[in-house]
Formats: sequence, C-alpha cells, structure tokens
Amino acid sequence: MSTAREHLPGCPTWPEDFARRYREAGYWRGETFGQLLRDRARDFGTRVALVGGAHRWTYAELDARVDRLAAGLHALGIRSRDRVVVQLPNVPEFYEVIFALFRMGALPVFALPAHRASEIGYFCAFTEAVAYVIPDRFGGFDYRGLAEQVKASTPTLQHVLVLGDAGSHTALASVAREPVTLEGPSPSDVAFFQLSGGSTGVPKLIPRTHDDYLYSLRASVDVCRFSRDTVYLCALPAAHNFPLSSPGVLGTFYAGGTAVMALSPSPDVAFPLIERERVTVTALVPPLTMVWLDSTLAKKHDLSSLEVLQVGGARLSDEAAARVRPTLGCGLQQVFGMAEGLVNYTRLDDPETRIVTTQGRPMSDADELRVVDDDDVPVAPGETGHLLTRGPYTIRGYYKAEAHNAKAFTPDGFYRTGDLVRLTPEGDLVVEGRAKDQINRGGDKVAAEEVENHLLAHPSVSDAAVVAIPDRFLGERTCAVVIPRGEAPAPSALNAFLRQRGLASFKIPDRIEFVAAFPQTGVGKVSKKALRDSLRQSLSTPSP
Ligand code: OOB
Repeated sequence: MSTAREHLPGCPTWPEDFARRYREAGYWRGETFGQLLRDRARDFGTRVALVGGAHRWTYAELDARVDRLAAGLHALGIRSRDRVVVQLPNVPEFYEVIFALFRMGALPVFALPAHRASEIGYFCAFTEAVAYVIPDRFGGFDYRGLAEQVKASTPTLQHVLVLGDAGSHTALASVAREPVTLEGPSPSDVAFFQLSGGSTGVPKLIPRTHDDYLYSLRASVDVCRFSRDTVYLCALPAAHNFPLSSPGVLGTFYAGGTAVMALSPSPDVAFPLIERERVTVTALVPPLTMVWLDSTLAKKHDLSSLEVLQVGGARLSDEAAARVRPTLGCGLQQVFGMAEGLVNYTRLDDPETRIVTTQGRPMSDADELRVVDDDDVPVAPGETGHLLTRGPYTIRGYYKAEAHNAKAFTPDGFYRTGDLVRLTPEGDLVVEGRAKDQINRGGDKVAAEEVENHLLAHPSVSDAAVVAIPDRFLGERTCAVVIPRGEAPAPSALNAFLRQRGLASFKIPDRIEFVAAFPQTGVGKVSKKALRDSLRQSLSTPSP
C-alpha cells in the first residue's frame, strides 16, 4: 500500500505521528471503497445488496455495474480527484454512481435533494466540479432546469448526467462501457466530500478519506451488530452521513447485508417496505420518529421484523424515546453524530433508561473527548460544556477553509463541535444545547449567517438575525428577525425572494418578525440569546 502520494491541495490531514499510530493500532487498514465492494462481490456474490424501485441487485451485479459505469465515466474524461456533485434521491443508482467514482478515485460531493441553485452553484464553483449527477424530476422538481442554470455559471462543469429522461443533458444510462482497468486511489486519499451543517455564510466541505471512513464503518458495524442478516431501510436522504455510514447503507455493505431504498420516509411508503423486505433496522430523525409513533398504519403492517430504530440528527425527547419500544415493538438506539466525524451510539444492550435518556458514547476507544468552558478549560465532571473531539475518523480541517479552520479546531487538532454536552457518571453524553449559530430544524441544519446574507440582499432589509424558536414537532424552527429599510415588506414577499435566490426550502424562515432594533451584547454585537428569549415570550401562541 502506498501512502506516498501528495494530498489533495486544500485538505488538511492528520499529523504523521497520529497517522502512524492509527495505522499501527489497526484503525486504518489500508482499504478502499472500490476494493471493499470487490471483496463483497467475491464473498457474497449472489446475495442481494440493494433493493429499490424495480431493482434487486446482488453484490456481483452491483460490482459489475460499478465497473461499467466507472469505465464510461473515464471515457467521458472524468479522472482521479475530479470533483463530481452528486444529487440523487434514495435510488440504487446513487451507490452505483458513488462506487464508480470511488473506484476511479474521483470525488463525489454529496448534495441533498433539497438543495437548489444557491447551494449547488456554490458546491460546483467551490470544488471546480467537472460533472453534476441529478434525477430528471423528483419531489415535483425538475433538476434539469437547475442544472442548466448551474452549468451556465460554472465554467469547469462539463457533464450533467441525468437519471431518467436527460433532455438536453447526458443520460446516466448511456454512459456505461466495457470495463477497463483503472488506477484506483490510495487508502489515505480523500474519498468524497460531505457537507457541514455549518454556522457560516456558506456550507463547509468535509474531506473524508477511504481509511478514516472505512474505519468508522467497521466500528459502527461492530457497535450496531450489523451482519449478513441485516436488512437496512434507507429512509433518510441517502447522501447524509447518518444513513450513509452510521452504519447506514455502506455499513450494510460492509457487513454483507441488504439495503432497501425508500423514496420517502413516510409510513405509507416505509411500512410496506419493512413488511415486504423484512427490514431489521432503520434510521430516522426525531420528527419522523414522532410521525411513525403516531401513525395508525403501524397496526396495518407487519413491522415485527424491525429490531432496532436508530434516531439521531437532533435531540430526541426522553418522552418520545420512551414510546419507541412499546409502540413499534423494536429497540431504540440513539445516535449523536456529525459529518465531521465523531459518532456516539447508545449500545443495544444498554439498560433502557440509558437508551432513553442519553445520546450514547463514542463508538471508538480512540475517540478523544473534551468538555470545556468558554476558555477551553475542562469543566467539572458532569457539568455542561463545549464538546471538543479528535480521533481516527474526525477530520482535522475543512476543504480550502484555512481561516475558518483556525477557529473551528484547537491548535492541537480537536474539532469544536459547537454542541453543549454533559457526561453522565456512566460515560454517556447528553446533548444539552448548542453554542454554534445554527438552527437544527428536526435534523436539517440551517446556518443562521447563510440565511441572513440572503435576506440582506433584499432592498427593504436593513439588518437581519436568524434564530431558532422552539417547536413541538421539529424541536426548533427558524425565525428571521428583520430591521426593515423603510416600510416592512410582506413576509411572503421576503420568502419568495429567498426562494428565487435558489435557497433550499428547509432554509426558508418559518416565521419573519420585524423590529426596530436588535438587543445588543456588552460589546455591541447582536445578542441572539436575548432575541431568542424575547421571541419565546412573545410567540406563546404557535404560528400556523
Ligand atoms: C448528523 O450529522 P450533521 O453533520 O448533519 O449534524 C451534526 C450535528 C451535531 O453537531 C449536533 O449539533 C446535531 O447535529 N446532532 C444531535 C444529535 N445528532 C446530531 N443533537 C442532539 N442529539 C442527537 N442525537 O446529524 C449525524 C451524523 C451521523 C449520525 C447521526 C447524525
């Protein structure tokens, strides 16, 4: 195995002494994703890897399709380390595409189906992407028009590959060629970019290597006891770190199990799939968990195969957590993770109270945690503080973000998660809040500054501050507090303006309030805490 290759410029990496230690301790084993699929095809060739739509692909079929697609992408001119923005819904082809890219060392940038021109244009431009992969239509939206728009403003973008009716672009189905031998990546190479939920004006890109991500899969598979008998339902957006790798679909492949794709997480789509495919495990965010718990469909479908429901992405209330087993008849596993790395799980055999009241503990004994005060000084045991973390699958920096990295990481390489946590005497984490300027809208992360910048572009907006307001269903919703310039615009007009600027719909404020001035902190900055507090008082009636 060679590790001598230069790293991709702009991707901070682990210091050599850490890398050596992680290799020597066996965390990094010199595997790559391309080889992983090859190995599974060899060992489990005839077993079903992936079910979705009309497809039912065995490991051997998936492997062969990946080889053909990789050859076709290579024939188009896509090369090792080229960036490719992938924005596909929960279809089997998602994995065909990303494994083809993995195998040739090209780098998927994982966009979500909800992203629009603002986000996609930025990802394509920032990563200098050469290709963009989309469905023709999904969720009532035509991605081909979006691709036109993005292509016009991204000089590097040469290919738009469409799953389905390609229109003026290239049909993904037409790309495959006879397999050719391609030089694969090194295990220490970046494999892809995940997106950060972030708190800054633009989303940050998270470079994950084959070595580190495969270790996170192996550890996840171990903790979650995935095996050849696992049937995993992918109900959350496939590109998100949780259903991708905690242990998710990639963990399912690692274990030789079967992944089933649900185009929607709603009970009318997911429950029949659980019944038909005898699904054993799936992952949801808290609001969807509430929908499943309250669904009358639970009685109409046989969900008895379901052993574990994983819930994460946002804080699950203890009350909802306690309802999972009695209502759905399966175990609960809380998952507190982040695309930057660290993932905490409650363990399957933990006592019920620990599962219901905590967000679990790190999956690896090599995860280092610090809980500190505002000055980076460790708090007393059991006190709430900022969570910092470092380890063999937690990044050391975002892609091409030197100035931001200096703030987001400590000098000795700990990632500042922005989460406020406390540690229980048993060593479990409880998420108590958040210090980062972000709204966690039921698992969908909204960076306040990003929305504020878009609002500030409106001629009638003098200043804007975006904050979270409590919500019974989503946990939090987004409120934009605006100081108007002259007469206040209609909230609907402001939201239409944001949509027209191409902002993903989950980032459009749920509520807009107009004020004459913002409360200030001692040093004259906007006090978001005071804003949140005053909104909480004035919004005692739930908004429609
Ligand atoms: C997951 O990843 P991201 O990158 O979308 O968001 C990470 C952030 C965390 O820093 C934390 O603020 C929040 O989401 N979060 C939770 C949580 N899980 C994530 N907050 C409270 N309780 C939880 N259980 O969201 C993610 C990645 C991998 C696995 C699971 C979730």
